[in-house]
Amino acid sequence: MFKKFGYSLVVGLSASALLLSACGDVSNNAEHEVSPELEKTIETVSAEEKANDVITPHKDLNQEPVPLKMERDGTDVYIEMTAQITDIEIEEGYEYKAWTFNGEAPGPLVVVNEGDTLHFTLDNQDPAIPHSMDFHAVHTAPDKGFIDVAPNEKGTFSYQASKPGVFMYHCGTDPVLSHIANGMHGVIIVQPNDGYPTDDEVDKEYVVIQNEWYKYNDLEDMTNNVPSQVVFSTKALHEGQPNTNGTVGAIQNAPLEAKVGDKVRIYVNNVGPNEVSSFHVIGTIFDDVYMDGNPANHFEGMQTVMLPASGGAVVEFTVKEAGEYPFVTHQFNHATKGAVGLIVVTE
Ligand SMILES: [Cu+2]
Repeated sequence: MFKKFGYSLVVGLSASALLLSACGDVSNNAEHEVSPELEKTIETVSAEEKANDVITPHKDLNQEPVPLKMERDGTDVYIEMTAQITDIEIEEGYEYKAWTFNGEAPGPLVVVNEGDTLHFTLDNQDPAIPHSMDFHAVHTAPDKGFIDVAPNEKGTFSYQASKPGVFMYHCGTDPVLSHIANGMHGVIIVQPNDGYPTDDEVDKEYVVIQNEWYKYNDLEDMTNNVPSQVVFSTKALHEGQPNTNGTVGAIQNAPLEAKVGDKVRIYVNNVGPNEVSSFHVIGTIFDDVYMDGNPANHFEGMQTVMLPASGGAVVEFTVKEAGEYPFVTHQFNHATKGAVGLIVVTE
């Protein structure tokens, strides 16, 4: 599929790309109350781990993905997610022992309404490392609402989703870069109370997320080097839609679909952690764009939408002819590392 569009893959993973480095320093989480047994585990992890290895408690750990739990009672939404260690095949034959929410990377799509109160529980099933949740969609004091949850414990937090948008969420535990780059990121859509002015025109809508991968758990590589892979994923917004991880070729294997004449809406977010996305659909122009997904930020006639790390948008475009429409980040060094998706348009 890539060759068809002239974007050949150059991501071959050398043995060195698979060399693993030690986990980040978790010692500064010692202030959180943990059982002595747990403390011992954490200390083991933060001790001088040998480089080039999966941290000991994660060895042989591949936790089955746990479905997102979400229940609504009026405007109160009860959400439970897990932090867990799950293998993700980033590209054919290359498994990454990802740090994840619910066994997906990016994590599961969360959709709520403007004004909802979120009662969020993080069930940290990682036996070794604290994790946390930072929703960009809420106002909270981070040292209260986004604090670490110790291994094998649960933490519950409440806050309001008061602004509409296409927001990133991520683990905020130190070192944040390790936690995000190892897979702990995702998207929460806060639907505007009054909708978007173009709601009635839209025929199909999808969610697309861009993220990068680096050498396995290698904070030095994540900090100073270029990504090994840059990828798109899609999350099912409606029943029957594909739901993928951020893997090379994910949206070629499960292309988005539309009919000739459809106006297609994509909720897009670039979760980074480091790179900017220049989101572009080949063969069309965005009729309407709502930057960060807020109806107040309405633009028209854009060719490419720049998404900063964590930035989102709602983009809408019309497909006037049957065919295969690739979408890319127009930073083509990243497109060649995997960031190409596909929309198949039929009569
Ligand atoms: Cu984490």
